[in-house]
Amino acid sequence: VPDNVLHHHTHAVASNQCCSSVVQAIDAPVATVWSVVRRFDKPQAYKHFLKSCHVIGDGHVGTLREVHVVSGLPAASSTERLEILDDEKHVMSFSVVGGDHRLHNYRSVTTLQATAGGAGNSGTVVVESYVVDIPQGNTKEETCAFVDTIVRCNLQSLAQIAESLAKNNSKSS
Ligand code: A8S
Repeated sequence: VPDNVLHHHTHAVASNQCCSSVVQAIDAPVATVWSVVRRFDKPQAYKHFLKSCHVIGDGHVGTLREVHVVSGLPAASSTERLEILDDEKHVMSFSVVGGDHRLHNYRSVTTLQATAGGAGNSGTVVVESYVVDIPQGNTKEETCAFVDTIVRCNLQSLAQIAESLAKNNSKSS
């Protein structure tokens, strides 16, 4: 991973916080993956723990969204602010600014990079890193395990969606 990408994944981490990252290879071009990731207004397209999203703003940095979470999780809703949306460098970042859940001060950064994919096709490597406060009564390890699981699920789902979009795109061209 090049330096210009690494700096996005270098977080200041306080002693009451934890930080981790998840990497996902996707067999689809960066443009296809980015078309899904860049939709700050539609995170439920690939985040299956979310059931709805309402946006306040025009889609630029500072736009807020309120997402509602499916039942069975220790959360109901989350209010999130768009921090970075770079269509050239393929970097997106949001922070959690409120809501009814235990992940206070959550902030994540997602970067995409082109690689050689399967069968000579162009592929993408997605890196998603985050920092979050460790909730009262939990350890650092428990917090990272919980968040890593959510992020890994999201990125696996992103891979499936982007790979199926890429297949359909190559059929029609
Ligand atoms: C994301 C990442 C995470 C989302 C978490 C970690 C969350 O939406 C869910 C459960 C919670 O307990 C916290 O990229 C919160 O969305 C699924 C509501 C923030």
